[in-house]
Amino acid sequence: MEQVYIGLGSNLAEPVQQLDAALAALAQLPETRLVAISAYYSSAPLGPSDQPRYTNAVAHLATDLTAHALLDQLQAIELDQGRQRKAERWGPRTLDLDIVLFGEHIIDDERLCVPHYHMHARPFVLLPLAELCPADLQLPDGRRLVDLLSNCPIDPTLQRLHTPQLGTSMAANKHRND
Ligand code: J1B
Repeated sequence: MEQVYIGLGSNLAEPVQQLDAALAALAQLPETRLVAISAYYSSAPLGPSDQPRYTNAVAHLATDLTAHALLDQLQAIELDQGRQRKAERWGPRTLDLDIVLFGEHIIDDERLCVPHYHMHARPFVLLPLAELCPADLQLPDGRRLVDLLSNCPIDPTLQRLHTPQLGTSMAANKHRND
């Protein structure tokens, strides 16, 4: 099984509920187990500022899916939760699901860039990731998570919210895939 980290983000239509619903959907993916979830974080938008604040988190999955099959599943969840794919490039969104890390794999093709291209510059990805990963995690390209964290710009708008509980329905689904 591959150890995979997924970035979740939303700034429309009750972001906390969007993330809760996305986690429930991740817990039901085939050949996949939802291992852990970080706290939720709130931050001002990176990019155009005339949009609501974002809620972000990172989920740890263990999966037997290929990276591209997982991307298909993530995009289906995004569409299910009403993502407008034609929206302005860095405009507001109901749900983003990004593959931040896919085991030790380095992928760079027309559909996937893993490790995620922007992760080193995004505190709202690195901080929740660091909650779930070993402190000495080394990325497949040799970069160390601690170095990315210390070189990342500080985001004074970033606030740590609650840590979601893996609810009863999610726990049930977790066992279904064991
Ligand atoms: C395409 N892709 O990217 S959307 C997809 N690599 O169709 C994929 N590793 O084919 C391709 N994972 C390439 N998709 O949260 C990957 N995401 C990969 C998934 N400010 C991949 N504070 C386009 N918080 C795809 N977010 C890639 N400001 C980009 C969504 C999914 C993230 C926008 C705060 C945020 C964003 C902005 C507006 C910059 C933010 C936040 C897009 N995040």
